[in-house]
Amino acid sequence: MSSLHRSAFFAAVAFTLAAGFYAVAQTKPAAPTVASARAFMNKAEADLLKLSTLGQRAEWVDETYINDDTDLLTAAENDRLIARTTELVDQAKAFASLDLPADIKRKILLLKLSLTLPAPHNAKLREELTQVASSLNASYGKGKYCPDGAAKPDACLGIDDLEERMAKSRDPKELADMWTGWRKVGAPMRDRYSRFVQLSNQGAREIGFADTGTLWRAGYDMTPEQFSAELERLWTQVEPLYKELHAYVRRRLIAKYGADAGRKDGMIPAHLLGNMWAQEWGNVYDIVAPPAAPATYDIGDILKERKTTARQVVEYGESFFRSLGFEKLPDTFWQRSMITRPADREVVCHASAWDVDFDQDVRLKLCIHGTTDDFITVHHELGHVYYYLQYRNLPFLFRNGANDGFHEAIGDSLALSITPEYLKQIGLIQTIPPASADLPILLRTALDKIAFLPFGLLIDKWRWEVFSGQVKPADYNKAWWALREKYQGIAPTVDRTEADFDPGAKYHIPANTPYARYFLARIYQFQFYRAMCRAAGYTGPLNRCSFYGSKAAGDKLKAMLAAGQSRPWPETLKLMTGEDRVDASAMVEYFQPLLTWLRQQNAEANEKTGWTVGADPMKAH
Ligand code: X8Z
Ligand code: ZN
Repeated sequence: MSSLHRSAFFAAVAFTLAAGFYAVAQTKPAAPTVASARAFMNKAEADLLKLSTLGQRAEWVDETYINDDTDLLTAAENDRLIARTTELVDQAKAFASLDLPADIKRKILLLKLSLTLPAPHNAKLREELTQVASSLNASYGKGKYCPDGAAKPDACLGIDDLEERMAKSRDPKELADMWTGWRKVGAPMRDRYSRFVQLSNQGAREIGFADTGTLWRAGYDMTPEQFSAELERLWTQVEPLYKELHAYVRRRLIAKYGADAGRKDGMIPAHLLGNMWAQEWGNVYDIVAPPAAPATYDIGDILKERKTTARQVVEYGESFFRSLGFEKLPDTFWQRSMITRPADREVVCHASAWDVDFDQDVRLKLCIHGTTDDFITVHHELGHVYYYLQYRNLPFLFRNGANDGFHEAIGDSLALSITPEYLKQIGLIQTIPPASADLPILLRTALDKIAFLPFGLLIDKWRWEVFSGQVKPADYNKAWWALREKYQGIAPTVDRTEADFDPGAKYHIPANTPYARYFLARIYQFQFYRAMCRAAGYTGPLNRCSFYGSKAAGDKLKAMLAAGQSRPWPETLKLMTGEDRVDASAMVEYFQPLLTWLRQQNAEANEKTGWTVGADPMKAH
């Protein structure tokens, strides 16, 4: 079949759709063939690459220089990209009855799943949606809490400042102030968010999904129902660990804060865990450390003592990847990344990694303050960057993580190798703590890794309920706190009402970033880590392994990253780990010594695990 024939076919399809579907077609399209499907896909990928790159550039400028113009330019680029993607999804249906080669079939599926923000065909409604999306993201980015009131704007704190202070403050009053103050950014988003949900759902329905949440859950090489069941299975595997940790931490917080921490129902007040969302608790390690624990190190304190620059923090991450055999980051990475908060403009500080041209123009955007969390986050973000670089030669639609949980797990699986031995090797500490520090160090890690699990699960449980219509706008906040209570055993610091919109104070809600990926990543990262430890020839207890410097581990990782999204993820997982299921056994193995210890501690203190779910989840006391 000649190429001329193929292009004539596409012109006809494009015309019929543009004119309002087949009924008004003036030329009858040629019957679809495998060759025309391939040509269609080639053109689709070329168009999407071009539009996506323009979209990324607009969005980069927007998020590093937020104002009304950059918001609108981003909305306009997203509008173009979504419109074209929607059109391609419609056109691809013409090939549904063909017996297509596996790669084209997979690309058609990925095309259909590619929109995190599906939007209506109607141009006016789509434009409204992309503008609401931009404005929600900008509202979060510009968010500030001004402790002394608006009179002193210099005293206003961005989320990066607040996170740093919440990590260190041990004054419950100050913590409660910051907690309440930051949540004021959420309230004004409520109406825009409900409109956002409505319009995005319409878009999802128009491309064949029940709602946007169902579209998100369809992205895992299984049905949305199977995916929900998988998450439940995983949660059942790890819930006992969380319950033990929760009970232990609760007791130690009560010992520290007294009545400020103690509640009859056994829940923990949300502001006392060293993190704005109580999602990771590692920053309160000093409060909950075993009484006889030897002094260990605080990476953030060391970095500050040494006056480590933001660039050097990123270089630590880069050199870990290089030790595994990965390439140097391109010069443009250093020239174009934003790694500290600029003084003169509004930016989105929430950390992100960018694949601007889906080739070598990779960047980071974050506001480094040199804390322990920053050190870990840099490894996390570079995981995204090295994924981008590794799959850049694949066809456009395969340039993605095996699934989004893989993307989130790569850097974290390296960060698990930040052991005392590793820190000594790179000269950040001089002496390795004694063996009696093993368990305390494991507790420190659990405070971040295990505490996160219920949080990672509930964010999208909330959003799926919102998108499906099970939760109505009038109950947004109540449903949010009901899940916080049920899964995390966390209670609000002060009474909440439906005048508040606390989901809006968590980045991924206004930014519309799906969140189940982070829950999955918490589990995958231990599978990846165990596989790389084995590849490195390590045979000791899992929690003491560092595969730093292992080319064998690096080769395994590279192979997985280079496969991108070209195959169903279980195949890619198998390539890496020999396992074809997501499974928490590596995580459980890693924390086994700690679980035994926590059970003992809770039993000795007569501490019952769990909490009582109340009638009104928005009530503080
Ligand atoms: O958003 C992130 C990354 C960017 S992909 C910094 N994370 C989640 C969060 O901060 O809520 C990493 C852990 C969970
Ligand atoms: Zn990430």
